[in-house]
Formats: sequence, C-alpha cells, structure tokens
Amino acid sequence: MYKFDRGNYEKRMEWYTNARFGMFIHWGLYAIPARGEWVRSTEEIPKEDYMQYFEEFDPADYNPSAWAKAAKEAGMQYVVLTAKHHDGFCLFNSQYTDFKSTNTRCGRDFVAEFIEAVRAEGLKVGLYFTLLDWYHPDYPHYGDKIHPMRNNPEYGNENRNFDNYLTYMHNQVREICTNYGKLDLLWFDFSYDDMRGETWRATELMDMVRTLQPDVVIDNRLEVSGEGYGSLATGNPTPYHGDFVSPEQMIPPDGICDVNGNDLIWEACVTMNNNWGYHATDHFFKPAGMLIKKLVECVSKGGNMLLNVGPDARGNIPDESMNILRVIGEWMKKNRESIYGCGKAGIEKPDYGRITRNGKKLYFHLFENTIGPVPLTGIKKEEVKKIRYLGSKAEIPISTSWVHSDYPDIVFADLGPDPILPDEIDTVLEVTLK
Ligand code: FHN
Repeated sequence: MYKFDRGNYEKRMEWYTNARFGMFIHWGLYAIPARGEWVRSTEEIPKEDYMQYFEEFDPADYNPSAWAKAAKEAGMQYVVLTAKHHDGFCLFNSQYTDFKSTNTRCGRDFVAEFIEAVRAEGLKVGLYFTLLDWYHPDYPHYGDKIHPMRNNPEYGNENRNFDNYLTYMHNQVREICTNYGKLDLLWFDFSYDDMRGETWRATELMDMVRTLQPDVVIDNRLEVSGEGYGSLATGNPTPYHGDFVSPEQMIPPDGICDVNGNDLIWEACVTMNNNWGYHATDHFFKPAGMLIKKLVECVSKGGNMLLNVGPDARGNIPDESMNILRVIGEWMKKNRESIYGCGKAGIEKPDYGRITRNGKKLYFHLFENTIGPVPLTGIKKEEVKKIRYLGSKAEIPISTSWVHSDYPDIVFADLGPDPILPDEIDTVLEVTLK
C-alpha cells in the first residue's frame, strides 16, 4: 500500500524540478475536425457521427522523432503525449477496446513510437491519461457536466455500470504502466464535481501505478483539476496525492505553498494559442518572447512550465508553433543555466525583470534596460565574486558611478553606454556569489 514518504518523494522529484521546461502534446482524432480537443462535447456530437474521424485517421506524416527533436531544440527536458483524451480514442494498443490507433487505417501504436523517439533524444517521457471517457458506454452520459450527450435524455444512465467503467480505466492504466517500459511522468486529467478521489477508486489505482512505476512523477488531478491544489497542500497527503500542483492557463501570483507555508512543486500548463488540440482557425499565438518571459516567471516562482503543441491530422506541429519553439530554443541555448535547476531567488522581483537562483548563482533577467547602471537588489557588494553576461560569458564590472552614490548598500552593474540590451527579449546577468 503506497504511503507518502518525504525522502522518497524528494528523490523522485529531483529530475522534474531540475528540468523546469516540458512539452505537452495534445493529438488525436479531434485534429481532423480541427476545432479543438473538446469538439465532441462543445458541439454535442453523437458517437456515431464522430466515428467518421476514426475511419479516416491516417496521419501520413506522424514522426514522433521530429516532435522529440523540436522539443529538445527548444530546450525542453520532458515531453508528455495524450495517450487517451476525453473522446476515449487510445493512441496505444489497448486490449480492452477497438477504439484505438492500431485499428485505424494506419495501424500504428503511436504511444510506443513516441516513447522510443523521446527516449532516443535523451528526454524524459510522460503520458497524459484522461480519467473521463466519452466513448465508453458505462461512463455517465445524460446529466453529466461535460459529456457530449449531457443534454439528451435519450442517453439516460439507468443501465450504465460505472464500476465496469472504472475497471476498464484501471486496466488501461495498467497497460500503459506495463507495456511501454519506464515512464517518467503520468499526467491524469481531471477531477470534477464528485468525480474525484475514491470515486475513481484512486487509492487502488495509485497503488497499482506506484507498484509498476515506483519512480514515476504524477500530477494532482486524481483529486482536483487546474483548480485546487490537492492533499499535499494540506500537509496530510492521501494515498493518491499528486506529486505536483497543476495550474492551467495561468501562473500563480506568488508560487504555491502548503498550509504550513512550505513551497509546493507546481507546473503551469499553457497553450501557445487558445487550444490544446489542433484548431485550424485559432491563430492567436503568444509571441515567443512572451513565452520566454513566462517560463522565467514560472522558474522565479519555483515552478515548471509545460508548453503545449497540437499537431494537425497529418501529424505535423503547426508552423506557428515550430517558429515559436525555434526562437525559444535560440534563447535557451544561451541562457539555459538560468532555467535548469533554478528556482526562487529569495529576493524581491526587480522593476526591470525577474531573478532566478541556483545555489551561489543568481540570474538577473533584464526584460528592459534601466536608466543608468542596473541595481542588483538583495545582495551586498562584498558577496559578489563576478558578474557575467550569461549569453556571452562577457565580464560585467560593478558600477562606481556617482549617479547612484545615494544608494551605497545596493550593487549596481555597469552595462556600458549602449541603451540596447544584447538580448531584446531577456538579457541575463549571471552573478556568482563568493
Ligand atoms: O479537458 C482537458 C483539456 O482538454 C486539456 O487536456 C487540459 C490540459 O491541462 N486539461 C483539461 C482541462 O483542464
């Protein structure tokens, strides 16, 4: 019987909190209608009408190695793929259903190929698995909060056996925890209303997962969703507690702490546009520079960022997303040390940007230049061993200018006469302390 152990927990979480930056991939049949992964629910599409996409799905360009390389080039350290989303379509060869990728005309086990490709790039591998299932006949339909047939009384629940559904769901979790080697991350999604905790038979499920995959990192959505922290935050973890809090489409204002004020591990999951699954007309992509600053914000608050891509029905990551990943990767190539293994600096956020920290290394992220030398708040002159531009490792002198003589207790960095910073998105000053 799994029981929380602080030592084991901290050991399990080490790679994850060092990684800081991951790729989320939402992909499946919904890429064909191309109106997001909730299309069956939002448009209340009957199963029969949705099956056309199952018959049609044949992603000729599916090449998970290209996805893994794109993630690696962007500086991402782990990749999480939807093994099954709410529509119930399995991207893996499940023995418990015919509604699976190996039964489509392309006949491939997408998960098996994905895991092999991600591992080949030396990245950590994760699978997303939905707790709810709009395909399974024993999952509540009429009156459910979000089921595609929630408003249709013809889909009453009199003959639905939820326990059958749970056995099906548990069996599939056992499959993905057994048939694909070591998983680094398992991303359950999501609990709502009274559908949470033991309603999922969560203790039994988590026992099984932690027996089959003792080192796997697991999110908190057997208990909550993007709202709610989960039992780890209460200081009284349930047997099915998540290992991290999973805020969604937002970054917590001050990071996340438990009831005793201790920092909790958390990961903000974020879309590049406004959809997780491919959406052909959603061109509202966040600029790469904005996403770099948001990644820095997450790390400066002690969190990770899981940035999503939604490949199209051919299996290609959209060009807009690839361009964003390329720009992020260029920045990460020069500044990755200010992200990996970093966390809160314990210093108040400066006006001009943010600060991340890794032991005796402080990283001052300049999102804009200052008028005159840059105040490096929170440290004393005598503590400073050296200051460098992280991107070039070029030396930066401590300023001796008269303009800041009224502030003798603050260290100022002299960036010279050019008001334009070397990196217009985020210029990082690496301050090494003695
Ligand atoms: O309903 C899902 C949604 O489609 C997407 O997978 C997100 C990702 O965190 N999770 C749920 C909404 O919270």
